[in-house]
Amino acid sequence: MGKVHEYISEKLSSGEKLHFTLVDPDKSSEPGRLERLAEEAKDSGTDAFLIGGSLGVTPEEADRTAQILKATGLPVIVFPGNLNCITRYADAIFFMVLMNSLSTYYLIEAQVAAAPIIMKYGLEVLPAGYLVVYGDTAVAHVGRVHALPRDKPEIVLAYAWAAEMIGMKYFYIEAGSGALSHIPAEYPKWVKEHTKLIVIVGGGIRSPDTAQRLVQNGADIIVTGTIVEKRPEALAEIVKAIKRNRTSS
Ligand code: 1GP
Repeated sequence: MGKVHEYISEKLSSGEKLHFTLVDPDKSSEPGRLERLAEEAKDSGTDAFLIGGSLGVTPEEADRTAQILKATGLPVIVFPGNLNCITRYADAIFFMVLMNSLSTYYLIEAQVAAAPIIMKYGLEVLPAGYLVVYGDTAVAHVGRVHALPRDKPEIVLAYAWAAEMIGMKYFYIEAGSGALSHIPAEYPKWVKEHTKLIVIVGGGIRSPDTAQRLVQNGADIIVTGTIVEKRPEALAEIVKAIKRNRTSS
């Protein structure tokens, strides 16, 4: 695999846990705001940027966002809500399957439509199983998600095993951007203990304690989006809490 996967794997194998900052290009049009946000996130110690949004992202916004984020020197990864989020200015793309979608579009059609574009742009591909746990967020609605019952880690693990058997390298467990509650902490724990997948957790993470608990329970990478838009000053403490949790390599 390519440079971004290497960057992530090397950090993880040295025992470090990672933080990614999600930027929604649709919410970053005010002049100068994105540049400030990018610098604040970098100064807080974030390891990479994700670009994505479920609705309303234009290709021009995705291009502009990627160019601004790239100027920080950190990797920029497309986290596609749809084809319009794919930009040639990113370094890599999470090539995701929304595994608990009821729509064939999110299971295979979007990927088939995206593949030739990704080839043209030469983006590095990071294959990821993507599981949206709750049903009441934008991503769940748009992605026609079949929500999971509460507190059933064995179902999450079944999806993770399926992702691993298919050949995915990453497994992204998502509450949904702006979710009222983050995912239960046992979910990453089960996946980490029983697979070799790189475990990403996002959605509704707003405090250092929550981020720390999820990392202590097996999350390799924590993603936050809303916090940097609403309270950028809180980000540094979240990243610090994540970085405190080194595992022995
Ligand atoms: C990325 O959806 C997350 O998976 C971001 O969620 O906006 O709630 O931090 P927040």
